[in-house]
Amino acid sequence: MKTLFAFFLLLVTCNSVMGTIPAIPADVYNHQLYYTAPATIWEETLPLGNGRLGMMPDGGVDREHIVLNEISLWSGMEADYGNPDASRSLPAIQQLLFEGKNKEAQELMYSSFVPKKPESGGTYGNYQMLADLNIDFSFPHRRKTTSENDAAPVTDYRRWLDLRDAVAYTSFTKEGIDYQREYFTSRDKDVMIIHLTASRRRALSFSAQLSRPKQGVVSMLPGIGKEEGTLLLEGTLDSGKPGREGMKYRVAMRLISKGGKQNISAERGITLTQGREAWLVLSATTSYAASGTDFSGNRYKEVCDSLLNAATQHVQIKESHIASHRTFYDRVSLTLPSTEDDVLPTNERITRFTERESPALAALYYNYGRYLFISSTRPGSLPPNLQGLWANGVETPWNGDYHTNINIQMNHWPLEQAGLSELYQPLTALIERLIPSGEETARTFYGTHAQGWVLHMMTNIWNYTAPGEHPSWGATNTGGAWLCAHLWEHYQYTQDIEFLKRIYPVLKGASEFFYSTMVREPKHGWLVTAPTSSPENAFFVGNDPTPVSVCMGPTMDVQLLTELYTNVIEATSILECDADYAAKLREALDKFPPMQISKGGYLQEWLEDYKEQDVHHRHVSHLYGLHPGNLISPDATPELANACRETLNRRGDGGTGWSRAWKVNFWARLGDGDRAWTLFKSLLYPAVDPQTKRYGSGTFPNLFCSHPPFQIDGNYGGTAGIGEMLLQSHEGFIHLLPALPKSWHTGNFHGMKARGGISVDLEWKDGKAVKAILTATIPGIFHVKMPEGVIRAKAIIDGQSNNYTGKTISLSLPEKGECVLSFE
Ligand code: FUC
Repeated sequence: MKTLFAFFLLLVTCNSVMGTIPAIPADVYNHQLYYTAPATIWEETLPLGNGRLGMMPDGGVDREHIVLNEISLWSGMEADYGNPDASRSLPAIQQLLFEGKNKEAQELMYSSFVPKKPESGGTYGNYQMLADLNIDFSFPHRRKTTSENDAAPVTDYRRWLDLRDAVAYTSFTKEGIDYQREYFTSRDKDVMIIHLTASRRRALSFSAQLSRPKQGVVSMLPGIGKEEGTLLLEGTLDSGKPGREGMKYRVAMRLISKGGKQNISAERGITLTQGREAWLVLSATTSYAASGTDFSGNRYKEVCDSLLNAATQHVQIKESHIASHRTFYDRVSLTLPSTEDDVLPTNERITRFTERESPALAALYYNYGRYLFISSTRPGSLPPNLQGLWANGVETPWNGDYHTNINIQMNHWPLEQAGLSELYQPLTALIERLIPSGEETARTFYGTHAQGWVLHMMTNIWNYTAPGEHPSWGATNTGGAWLCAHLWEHYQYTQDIEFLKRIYPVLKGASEFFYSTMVREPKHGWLVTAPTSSPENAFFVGNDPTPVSVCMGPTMDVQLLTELYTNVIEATSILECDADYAAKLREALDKFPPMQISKGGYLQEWLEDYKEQDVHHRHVSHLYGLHPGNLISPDATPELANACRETLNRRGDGGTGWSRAWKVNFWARLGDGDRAWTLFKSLLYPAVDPQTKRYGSGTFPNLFCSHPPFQIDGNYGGTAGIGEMLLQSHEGFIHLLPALPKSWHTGNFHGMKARGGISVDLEWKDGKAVKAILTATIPGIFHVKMPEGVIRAKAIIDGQSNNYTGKTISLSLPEKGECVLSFE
């Protein structure tokens, strides 16, 4: 390991001395985060995860602090939030909206259209960190004078995260002894491993303790026979309801060592004295992970122990872990122009990026986004929450939940294009689990005539579907409709009919809710949602200076429901069912409001041309139809696309982390690569102020996105944005290099997926596509837009060659059929 790093550094040094474009292989700097000092804040530590278990080591020399996570560890419990006042007050709320009395409607909602508080009110719960693992090291003394030894310097310090292998490392030298630590969370064995070595016998001594800010009790199980003892951390979280137990968890840790003396006690933890090589093996589970919402019994303990036992039989599992991670990670690659800054430590690379172009940083960011996704979820687990899988406290911001008015959606944007299709399963399962609760909410809040299911703007692992407690932001009721767009997207990429059959009732149920509850507004007779809001933005009605949020039929709702109805109609025709229902939806669609352009030239966010409270508001909900939706594009609807440009110019290039990431995607859809790149730079702005150490919006030293605080949606949104700059597929076309920034003049990607079931490899040079390989995952006719600047293309399929000029190329490919396209 050490030798590898020395080689890497030698290359770095040679190149900066020579001042040339570095000849360092792209596979080092495109796939690695590295630092020359231990982390000083959590947002500098390195995230590892197997989709369920997570850990973030800080690489401390004397004390290593590692925050541990388990994705299902939530306080709270299922509860009834149904408020019968809501449906009773609905006609009055709607009437006030019809009369333009939005403020009065909102006030009425505050007293009636809010979730009923279950007895103690804390049942919503929150996602919490699992545990702190602290490892205190003591180093051998060369001389006996302790003051000199305490000051013994640490040299050659490095810590890094290898994204391809999903392994983090710390290495340094102290008193002539080399120390190395490797950390990974095994996907296949479902445990966390820390492998520690010293280059000299008897040089490795430490004591490892588990703790938790609250609800954590440490105990130990003595070993049986030759087996070593186990340190346990266990606890029960608050259910939020007096007299009811909350979720239980267990963390178990064992030490396997070569040489040295081991000791274990609840007080001091696990101690190794004078060893040379050791493995700390940790397993953890929760009662939810083991048995769902049934908290009785001890199954979670059994699962935890059996995982630990299996892993400690044979601790050399790094290679199989890497192989298993790579089955996901190696599916896609991306190379962008390199510069000499690429070889800098990651924190310096981010700082330098504010001054100088560094396209390869986008390749690293893209790879990191894929890495984070693979690490934060997996089939059978939960989808990534607001912080993915990583939280460092018991009070996680915004409860670390699933916000459904942008955040959980953004988390899933890069997934299909990056070839990680099966990682949609946790979101699909979460949506399916919400249905019974969403049906209940539909009836209680909207009346007995309400059909189907509804989800408002937030949810949790307890299937929460009611409105948020403050109608100003909590009234949005298209969370479920937006999630249905994701189910549809998965179908579009995979063309999997079995999946469509499975999710059709979910889509239909979501559409039924709106079909049965939308109302005709009096001015034009348009069918609208009411009451609702355009996520988190507020406006002024007439001259009233009080901002309000509650409204009817905001543009985002219209766009989401246009897509939902259209998708349901298409599904009925593919599955040959429900023709009558499809006809009703078609009729309803005709009565939807059109998208309107404000007198200021920008796309109108609401039904009326209201003045918004905050021109720079972070949500740009009314541009849903541009991205991630597919209702607006420069080719199909140039006027609306122009209005989107105006909107974005008016909103500005700032905003919270995820807002900047969204704007990368918008500009990519508008075909403006340079502007998308400007927004990417804004997303990468260093989040920690060097003087005050305060956190702003941008990117932390470990490349986590900062809202602030850390929120992972910006990482996934930024990753998707990079993908959108290189490849798009909507309106039936595959679009190669739709928004290439000038500075990304030369590069290539492999394995990106497009809608319709096709995989794309592409090389480009001097800003122009040179060669593409398209491989059909299912047979079909694929339409490719002639890339920018190209006048002729030659397609070779099965040895047959065809020449194309003009605007589009249509290719008929059999299953696994390959087409090689060369461009001139
Ligand atoms: C939405 C956003 C906030 C934040 C929160 C978690 O409500 O408006 O900015 O991202 O989710």
